[in-house]
Amino acid sequence: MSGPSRRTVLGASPVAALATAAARTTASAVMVSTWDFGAAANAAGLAVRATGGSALDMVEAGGRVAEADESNSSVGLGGLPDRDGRVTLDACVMTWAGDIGAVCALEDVVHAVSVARRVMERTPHTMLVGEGARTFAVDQGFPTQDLLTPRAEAAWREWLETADYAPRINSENIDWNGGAANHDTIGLLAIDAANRMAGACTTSGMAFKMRGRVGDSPLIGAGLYVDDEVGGATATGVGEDVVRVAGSHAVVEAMRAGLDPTTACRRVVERLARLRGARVAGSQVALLALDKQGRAGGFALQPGFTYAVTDASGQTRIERAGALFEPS
Ligand code: SD4
Repeated sequence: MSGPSRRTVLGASPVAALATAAARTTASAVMVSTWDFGAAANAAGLAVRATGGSALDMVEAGGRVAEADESNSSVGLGGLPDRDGRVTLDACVMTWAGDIGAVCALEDVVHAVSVARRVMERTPHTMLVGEGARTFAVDQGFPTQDLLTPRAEAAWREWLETADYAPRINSENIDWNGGAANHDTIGLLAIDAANRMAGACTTSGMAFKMRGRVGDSPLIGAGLYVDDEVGGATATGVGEDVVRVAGSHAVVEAMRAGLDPTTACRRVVERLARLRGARVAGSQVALLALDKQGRAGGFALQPGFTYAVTDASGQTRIERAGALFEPS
């Protein structure tokens, strides 16, 4: 079982770090995002918050940062393709009011999170998939481009040499950047100045997936869930396993029952492990939660899950979540 989280204060001098440590006990988180690259997303979200943007604006702005980042191999532009060499994006948003929008298997449009928002705002539906999602995005004026970067194409061609599809292998296991610097799906939760919460999740999904495969990320309740009375949760990792336990919704319900965010995430990870036993031994599922008191927490099956936590002053720290299969 895990020990306490390891914390890193970003961009702080030793003096500032001390001040932050003192402030940390009182400061409330207003935005959290999965992985270390969530720091840049949170910075974009906080900039929007400072100019009066809503929690929805915050998570959309953050998601767009990750989507535009070519070096991120599992979100938006530069995402690893499916086994046919097509980059297909999944995303969703959810607001304090229970408004939701999602796209699945969207091609040729970088900002899937914005298309998901547009589905929510401009259609009578909550989810569009595949060609229909693409057509809607084009009709809405979203620009199109080939999302397969040379680097992602090279990785796909290398994979084609064996075409050995292991559902348990995802981009976390591809050692492009090494260790914690590896990038993955981004899930974001934010609280705006009016104390409203929203969330977003955006991904290119599992690398080299079957064409048409959809994971947890665009599914409300699995990859994302927000309840403005309680808090929100989001997920990353093997979507098939997140879906089995409706991971994000389960975390929010655990918080509603009184658990703090870290414990709530842990309970859901433990439930998955009880349900699946050895079948999740090599799988990663990571859950991240933010409650309406501004407490943030995460927990994962495997070690290595990090997340970015930002307070209302814009101070960001990177947390390393505990894990069920932490080596002792
Ligand atoms: C999916 N959960 O499509 C996403 C991808 C991911 O680590 O987070 N991979 O299943």
